[in-house]
Amino acid sequence: MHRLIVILGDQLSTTLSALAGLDADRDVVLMVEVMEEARYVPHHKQKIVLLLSAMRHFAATLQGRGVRVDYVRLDDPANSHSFSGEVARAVARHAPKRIIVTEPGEWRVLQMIEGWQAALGVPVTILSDERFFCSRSEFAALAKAGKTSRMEYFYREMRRRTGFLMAEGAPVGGQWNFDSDNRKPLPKGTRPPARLRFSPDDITREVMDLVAKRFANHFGDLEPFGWPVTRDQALAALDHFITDALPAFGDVQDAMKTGEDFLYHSLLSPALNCGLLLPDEVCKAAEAAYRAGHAPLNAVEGFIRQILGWREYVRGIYWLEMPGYAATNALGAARPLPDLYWTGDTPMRCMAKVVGQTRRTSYAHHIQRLMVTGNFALLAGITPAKVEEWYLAVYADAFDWVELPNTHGMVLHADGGRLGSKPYAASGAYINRMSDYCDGCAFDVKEKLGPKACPFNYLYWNFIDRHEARFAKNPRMAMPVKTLRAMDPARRAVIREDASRFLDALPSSGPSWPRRG
Ligand code: FAD
Ligand code: DLZ
Ligand code: SF4
Repeated sequence: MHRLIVILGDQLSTTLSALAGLDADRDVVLMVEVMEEARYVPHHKQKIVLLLSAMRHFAATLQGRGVRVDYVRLDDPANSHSFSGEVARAVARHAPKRIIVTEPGEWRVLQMIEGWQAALGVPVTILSDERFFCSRSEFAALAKAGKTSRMEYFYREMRRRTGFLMAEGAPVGGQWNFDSDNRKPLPKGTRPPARLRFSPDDITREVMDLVAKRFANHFGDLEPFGWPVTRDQALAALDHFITDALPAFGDVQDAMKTGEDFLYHSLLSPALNCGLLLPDEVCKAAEAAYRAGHAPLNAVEGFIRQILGWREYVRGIYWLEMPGYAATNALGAARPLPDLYWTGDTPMRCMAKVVGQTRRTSYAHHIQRLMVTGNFALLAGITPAKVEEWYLAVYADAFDWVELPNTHGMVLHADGGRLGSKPYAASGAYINRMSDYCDGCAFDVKEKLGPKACPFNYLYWNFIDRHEARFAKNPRMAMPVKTLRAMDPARRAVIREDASRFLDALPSSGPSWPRRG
């Protein structure tokens, strides 16, 4: 046999660099379902179903094209349940001259792969992942040239390089960013469109049975499962989004509403991150909708910025800064993760709603992740590794390269400001403005102190108070620091007392899960 081509669960693209030049007569593709990947954090049941079902469908697609696929299933009695163990077994079965793999999406896995050559005595070629607009080496070069200190500079550079929404070297519409148009609450009475979900076929049903048996103790509801698991379904999901939701995506991008899990968001991140969709085709479809007059510029620019800007930027930062990045804890946060993140059992209606939705769907949109569960973790000072473990586990789209910078950097400011110049800290007023969560909450968003007050209010000032010295040096935090310093010292003392009373009473039995290494 010629080459063993290893394809990981988030590399389900027929255009993957590892598959280029595949010799169907002599090469073997290896795909493995292993407990190590399913259990290094307690992934949501729907996430495991998504990955395993999409892997099985992808293997069938390759086989349909005449490719020899060696597919190891989770219930294979000989399964060693680790990537390295399964590659070793496959080497013994096939005696390849070379192992080919596209670079993984996680530092932990890259470390493993880098050990294969020495351990197995077979040369290993690790290829660049060309499914991104900006390769790791291009990002490193941009960083050297000082173009990655903020996402916005990087994004403009990527617009110039790719030509998305550009006309004669200038941004279409005369400005790069239309974000200021995209912060409206959902108008009363507006009903977002029903979203395309996919009924499980026989392959997905079989995986669901397996997950019900083997991962019963994992977070999240198994049913209803509606994520796309094939390329055709992912393309249908893209088409549906462009037609029905993209036109209104921009205006209410930051809004949150009880009972509306998806609003006008694309829901494409699970398919994008496991490779069923490519970012280039997604951005092209959005731009075509703008050029055809189907969707306005603020929606299309906002959407393309998320993918061409944020998605590429966080990946670049991840690979540039790892492994040191994950170990930073600039704000010294050390509180255990409260149980409410797993149970949703809390009188804080916003937290209960977002955790409940996450449990039902394995999805929450960006502002729910950033300004509700994220904001709470930031203000409460929860240990970064524990918060990261939670985000990595609960969302169907969560992979280390994208989850870690968003959580560690954008939400928790644990990187000291590498990713964002200021923490996205907010009091209850922000949540009240952007959602209907406060209606019917046990707490009063207008109350600042005392047992009835919205906890976000005193936690916000307690957070500024705890980090006063640090934030005083950050011009973007000057306003809250000034307000805090003008406060009556007695009021500051009550803020501290209220924050301690509330936080210390939160049950946090601690998950029985091993920390990720
Ligand atoms: P849309 O709102 O429709 O956006 C379109 C696309 O843009 C998304 O599909 C996604 O590919 C991309 N995108 C948008 N925002 C970001 C961002 N900040 N970083 C990277 N890509 C972005 N996204 C993930 O894909 N995986 C994660 O593990 C993940 N973890 C997150 C953790 C936290 C704490 C926060 C605040 C954000 C996280 N995000 C993550 C970013 C964002 O929340 C999701 O990409 C988005 O909610 C996915 O839903 P959607 O496809 O409907 O997105
Ligand atoms: C997330 C995941 C899960 C749950 N299971 C598997 C698996 O059994 N086999 C596999 O190849 N990949 C799986 N994955 C995705 C991997 O964790 C992911 O490919 C690596 O973390 C690299 O990004
Ligand atoms: Fe959340 Fe506070 Fe509003 Fe309750 S009052 S929903 S805790 S922001």
